[in-house]
This record gives sequence, structure tokens and C-alpha cells, in this order.
Amino acid sequence: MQKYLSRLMPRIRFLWGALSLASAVTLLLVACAGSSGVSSPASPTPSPTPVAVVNVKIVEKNGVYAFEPVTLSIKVGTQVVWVNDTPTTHTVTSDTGVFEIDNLAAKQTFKFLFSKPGTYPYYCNFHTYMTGTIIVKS
Ligand SMILES: [Cu+2]
Repeated sequence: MQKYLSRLMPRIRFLWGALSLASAVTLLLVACAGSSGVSSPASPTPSPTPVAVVNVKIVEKNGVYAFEPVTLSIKVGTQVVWVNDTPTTHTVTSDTGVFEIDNLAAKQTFKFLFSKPGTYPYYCNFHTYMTGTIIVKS
């Protein structure tokens, strides 16, 4: 019996090794399939490099807030950077839902790259008299 077992052990070890290898390969395949799956948000489309960067400042004059400039004309592919130069939190909210930042705190910036021509009116949700327009030309 002892002899029989000692002859069998290497075979069992070999089988065990082969089995673990097989399950490892299976796990790897499953992991790979998972990462390349249709529903996977792993690789977002890279954002294009802006052709230009233009600032819109949020300013305060005598307790009245405003976007400066109120109307901005840019070329397609331009990135607009809103800079909050007030001590108050604002929003930059597109009238048509194209872009939005809910809480732009003091000294913070919000960037948006305009890739389609059009007229984009926007406002601040906290001070609705604050309005602005971005005009994007091709
Ligand atoms: Cu505001």
C-alpha cells in the first residue's frame, strides 16, 4: 500500500498542478473578458486638445455679480475657463443642459471645450440675474 501510494503521489501532484494552472487561465480569461466587456466604462474617450483657451471671470461690483465678458465669441475647439473671482459660490448652468457646474467655490475654475458651433446662453442658479452667452463659430 505504502509503495502504491508513493508511486501515485507524483501523479496526483502533477494533476493538481495542471488543475490549478487551468483554473488560473480560466480566471485570467474571465478577467480579460470582463475588462473588454460592452458595459465597461474603463476607457473614456480622450478629450481633444483645445485650439485656444479663453477665460470668463465671475466678478463682483458693488454687491452685484456678473460674468465678464457677458458675451464671448470663440472658435470651435476653444476651451472656456470660468474663474470665480468672488468670495461667493456660483453655478455655471447652460440654459440647454450642454454644460453645468453646480458649486463653483471662490477661486475655483470650471472648464468646458466647445466642439460644436452655436449660441450657448447660461446663467448662475444662485443669482439668476447673472447671465452670459458663449457664441461658437466654425
Ligand atoms: Cu452666482
